[in-house]
Amino acid sequence: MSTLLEIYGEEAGRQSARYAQALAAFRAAFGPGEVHAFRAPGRVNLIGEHTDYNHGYVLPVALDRDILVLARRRADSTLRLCNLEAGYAPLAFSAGPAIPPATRGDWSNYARAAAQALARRIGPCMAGLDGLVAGGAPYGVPRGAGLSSSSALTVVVAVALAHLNGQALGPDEGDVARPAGAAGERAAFAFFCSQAEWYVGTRGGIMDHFAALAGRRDQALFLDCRPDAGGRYATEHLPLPDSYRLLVVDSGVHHENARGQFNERVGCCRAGVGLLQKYYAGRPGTTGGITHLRDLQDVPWRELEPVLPEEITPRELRRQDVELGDLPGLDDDTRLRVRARCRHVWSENRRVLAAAAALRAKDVATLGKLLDEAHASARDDYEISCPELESLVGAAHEAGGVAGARLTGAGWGGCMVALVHASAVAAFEEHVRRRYAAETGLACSIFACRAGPGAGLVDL
Ligand code: NG1
Repeated sequence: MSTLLEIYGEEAGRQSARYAQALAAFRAAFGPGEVHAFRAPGRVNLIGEHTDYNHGYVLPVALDRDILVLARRRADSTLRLCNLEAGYAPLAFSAGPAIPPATRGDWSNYARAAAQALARRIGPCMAGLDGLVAGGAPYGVPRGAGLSSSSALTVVVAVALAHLNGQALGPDEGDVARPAGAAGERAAFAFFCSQAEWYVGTRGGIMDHFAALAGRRDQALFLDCRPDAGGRYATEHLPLPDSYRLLVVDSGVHHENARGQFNERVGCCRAGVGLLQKYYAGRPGTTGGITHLRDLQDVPWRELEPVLPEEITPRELRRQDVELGDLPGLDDDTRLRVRARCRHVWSENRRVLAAAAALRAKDVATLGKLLDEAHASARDDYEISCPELESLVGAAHEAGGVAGARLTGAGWGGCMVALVHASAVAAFEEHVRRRYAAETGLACSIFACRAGPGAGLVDL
């Protein structure tokens, strides 16, 4: 259990008012009695986009912006949740191993995802909860902005349910990569939550849940998304550069079809794996099975490229005995740009390794250059940018004191992250706001990211 001071530092006073307001709302909705507070943060990804589901490397930062759930155990298996934010209707459903989903896009699906996964783990006597969700501005995680508000909600409901059913999550155990590292209960829980979120239809990876559970104040999380044979993940917490700020700029744009496009990108990577598996099968000198693009990370790109077609459809892949597996929303005639997508993943993994080295060496210039290169790859090879993000990144490059800037998160809208010298923050904000408004007619919102700790129980 952590205190507000441990979690929020000098912001603890303001947070205390937020918690008091949430507590009053909880009591108004569910009456007096025992109540517990849980939180899970959003994250901004510094570098390593669309690498996690390929068992690659990522470098996210947990935010000090979070979603709270104030909750009380129920005697039955029902979950009743209300939300302090307008536009999120109260919800109630019965938890069990097969919870029917609500309509697509309904916020309750993230709670259903967590409850179904927990019910499968805990069994038929899992208790439900009455809960109040507080995740709105100014302390919450902006919705649909590529800052993982959905994963924060999944994680916080899972943490609350686990705790109320006697399976409280232990404290952060330290980096697994370090000799003293423990088995990683939080890592296992992150994996569990990432699988739980597949309930909503996207086939994402472990990064968001890991960042939400294993973040630390003022540090980025370097994570190898490939578990070892014992299911352990190697992590390393790396201090963020002192004299620079991570500025998060929300374009305010969220593209509707992003979810379908997400699974299409996953499909391209799976196609690449299938084709490379066939190519390498039985070749002398090739050992071990290929299950993810990560397995080919050390092979020179020029060797991989000819095996990967520029475009191919799932129908054609099937004719070649390559199956893509379960990918909701992907149809047989979708043109998959396999070569460019795999090139992004292959090159992005290298950039993340180099970025972690640059952070260790406190080499901001190299880190910034890698962010710029990652943006170009995301734009050209993974094609997840959009005119609004291009406008933001263009504006960032015109401002002084910017080491690097890139889109962050899944893409197709959402946020840019920029590494800006502390002395240049005000001028950056002014320039980016003005230039973005002039170019797009839209207002962006900007905040400085402060890295916060991972999810858990809060001492009220
Ligand atoms: P966001 O940006 O929260 O939609 C998604 C995936 C991540 C990762 C990134 C791209 C989920 C829950 N999250 O994040 O796992 O693949 O895109 O790097 O699917």
